[in-house]
Amino acid sequence: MTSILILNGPNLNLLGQRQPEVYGATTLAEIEAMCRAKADALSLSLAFHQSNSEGALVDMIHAAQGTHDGIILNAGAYTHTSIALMDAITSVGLPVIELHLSNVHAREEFRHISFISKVAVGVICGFGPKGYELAIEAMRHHLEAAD
Ligand code: CA2
Repeated sequence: MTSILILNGPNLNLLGQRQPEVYGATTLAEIEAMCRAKADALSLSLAFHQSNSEGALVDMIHAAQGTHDGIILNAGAYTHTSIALMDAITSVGLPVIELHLSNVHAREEFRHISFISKVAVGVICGFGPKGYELAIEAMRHHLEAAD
């Protein structure tokens, strides 16, 4: 069975609890439930994790090799700073879709820079929690096209 890993970066554990005017009222647990329903409907296996630690995210990307077929990554603020995450993605050779809840291009200039985009197969941003479902569909499409 095709297996997808969804990784969430720093502060995304606070979704729905702080700043709902910026990031919405949906919690990360609710997003995970949405993702599990979508994966079930598409007969995909799914792992879903969050970490505030850059090193832990690097470790999870490394561990995905041989376990998962693709990674959906909302790296949070590390998107705009982390060469370590970029190098980890390159080193495992798995397809990665970069994901953001907000439209980072309509926000501050520093959010227009992404080290993840340089090594991702594509980017989804601006659709809130629905973006997670869109990313799962996009990953399935990408993996099927590669077969
Ligand atoms: O839009 C996204 O998904 C982001 O990855 C979210 C990051 C931000 O740094 C990126 O530029 C875009 C921030 C996540 C912070 O999440 C919070 C949730 C609730 C309360 C405070 C922060």
